[in-house]
Order: sequence, then C-alpha cells, then structure tokens
Amino acid sequence: MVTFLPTRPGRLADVPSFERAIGGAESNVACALAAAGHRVRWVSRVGADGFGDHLVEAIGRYGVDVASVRRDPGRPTGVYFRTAGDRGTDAHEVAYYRAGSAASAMSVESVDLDAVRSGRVLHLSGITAALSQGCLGLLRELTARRTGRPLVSFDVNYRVGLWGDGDGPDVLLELARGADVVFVGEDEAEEVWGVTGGPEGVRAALPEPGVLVVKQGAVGATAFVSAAGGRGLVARFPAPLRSGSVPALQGAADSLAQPSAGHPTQPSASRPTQPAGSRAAGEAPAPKRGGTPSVPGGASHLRPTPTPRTPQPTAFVPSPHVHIAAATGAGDAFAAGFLSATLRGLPVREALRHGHLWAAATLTAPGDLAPPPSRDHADRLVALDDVAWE
Ligand code: KDG
Repeated sequence: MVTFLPTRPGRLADVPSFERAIGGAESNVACALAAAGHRVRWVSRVGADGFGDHLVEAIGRYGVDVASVRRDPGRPTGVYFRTAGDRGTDAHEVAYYRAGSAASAMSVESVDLDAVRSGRVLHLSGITAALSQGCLGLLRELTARRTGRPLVSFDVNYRVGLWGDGDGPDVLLELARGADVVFVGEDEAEEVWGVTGGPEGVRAALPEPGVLVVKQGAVGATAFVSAAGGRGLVARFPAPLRSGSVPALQGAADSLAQPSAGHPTQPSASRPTQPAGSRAAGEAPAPKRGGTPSVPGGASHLRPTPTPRTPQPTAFVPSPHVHIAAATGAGDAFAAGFLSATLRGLPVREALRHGHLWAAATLTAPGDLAPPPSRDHADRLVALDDVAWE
C-alpha cells in the first residue's frame, strides 16, 4: 500500500498536506529483511498505475524480489492516509482507500502459489484476510497444515477498521492456529479475543503454534517455544545458520532460565556459557517445572512434555526505551527482526532482542518502515545485555 504521512500533527480534517511513503504489513517485513541481507520475495498485486509503479520500484530498491507482483489494469493500488498525535502518540486516525484495490483481488487462483511457497519462511498478516473473500481463501489455503509447506509466520495485525463487527476474531484465531510462528500484542489479544491473563493467558488460548511471541509494548516481549516448535525450527534452520551469534552472550541466551508464573525471565550474563553451535536454530529447552531437570541442548534431547496447567514462557526480554516518532509499522519491524535472528539460527532470547531493536528503528522514524540497524550493529547492541534492556 501507498501510505500518506501527515506533514504535521492533528486531525485528518485539519492536516493540509501529506507525504507519500510505502506501507503495508507484509511489504514492511519484506523490506526490513531484505535491508538486513536476507533473500526475500514479496508476492502481491498492485494497480497498473503510478502508485503501483512507485511501490514496485521502492520495494525493489530495498532488495526485495518483486518479480511475482502482478499488475492489475482494472483496479487501483490501495492507499491509506494517517494522522499523527502531538508526540507520535498512537491517537491517530486512519483512512483507508483500498476497497476494490488490486491487492483485494488476490486469491488462490490469482497468485503464483509456487512462488509463495518457495521460501523457507512464509510471512502472512491478518490484515490481508480482511480484504476480501478471495484473500481470506488464500490465507486459509496457505495456513492449512500440510507436509512440505514453508514455515508459516503469522502476525495477527487486528485492524478493527477493516473487520468492523464482522467475524474477524474467529477468522484470526483460525489462521493463527494454522501457523508455526505467531506474533500478537498482549493488548491486541484482549481486543480481538477478549483474552486476559498476560502472555500466559494468550498462550493458553493459542497453544497450537510452535512459537508464540506476545508483544507487550513498552514492557517487553515474551516467547513460548514448544518442543514441537523447536524441532520444526531446527529442521528448517539447521545449525550452520548460527553464524554471527555473539559468543559472550551465548550462554545467557541459550540458558533460558525458568521463570516462575508471572515473573518473566530476565537475561543474565552470569549463566554458564555453552559453545556456539551446541544448540541449533531457535531451539529452546522445554520449560522446567516443579524441579524437573532442564533438558540439555540438542534437538535429539527435546522430549514432548505434558502441557502445563499454566503455560510457562521460554523467554522474556524487556523493551528498550525509545522516544516514539510513530508507532505504526513497529510490529512489522519486530516480526522481521525476530525472523531474521531465527533464520540466522540465533537463540530465541536473541531473536526477541533483535525484534526489539528493529522495532526501535521504526518507532523512532515517522514512516511505517525504517531500515533496521546493520547486522553487525544489531549484534553489538544485542550484546550490550542487561544495560540496554532494563
Ligand atoms: O503494520 C503497519 C501497517 O498497518 C501499515 O503499514 C498499513 O498494512 C497496513 C494496514 O492495513 O493497516
């Protein structure tokens, strides 16, 4: 989508001019990952109009493969306008002009499914499901559990303006249950599903995804990784992808300390270190409960454990404090940072830290999208450990 950013704070009715930029949840994720050096393809539809040209060119400049983006001569490119609160606050208005857009015509029949499924990770957003029955059918097809599919990442991205009083909550729950990695805000889960009880409450409502990341705004982010989820990640992202991890942090990041209910684990640099490579790709030990010895690293040691009465987080990482210029797009940046670290085989705690860093880059910029810190820079910031994270 083309995004129009206000040139000054205020009501939509009062802002005299807007600046053109690019937005759209999936393309934001794609651009951030490409900027960080990952090979990324964006599959979408835009109009055969100037805005469509702009999106294809601008997203392509980030290094995203746009060869599978179809141009639709009969439908316009979707656009949206948003306003800004006085100090980048979330109190903004959003005006969508996307009904009947080219993207809303996506469906199982109209996109190249082989292109969609060709990567190791397929990232989807709940926004797309709200655009049309065809888009919803496409997301249902892509989240259907079947062998050989890529790892499916799903950001719930509840947009009440798109769903109205419709069946958004049921649909988003169904789609999230079909995904392998799910991103959802704690407040979002309450808004869309009425889920309370913090991250554990969200996990209890959504036990299926192997990896569940609950974003808690300025507080932090909590990840739950099930044994099955860990195995799935290991199978897809084998150990060699661990390159680039920070040895000094490895022990702290790999030794996922066991929190007691309601007390998220804090990172600690004093934990015993493990040699880099001893645990593969995003894998995390099963949470220790009631004196159960922790499971040593290595995929073959992961054993399924009975579902705990109160789900225990695998890792919690507090948010760094930043001055927010605009919050829109920060969730996409978080997802991209988490996925980037996961693709590199970094442990889940580091993945959360990368998510926070990438989100910080977007939070401090006015647009929906900001290039993430370079890989080296991000690794150095992540290695600052507790100082930067509390
Ligand atoms: O997550 C950011 C997106 O919400 C924004 O870029 C626009 O995709 C968008 C939407 O539909 O709200």
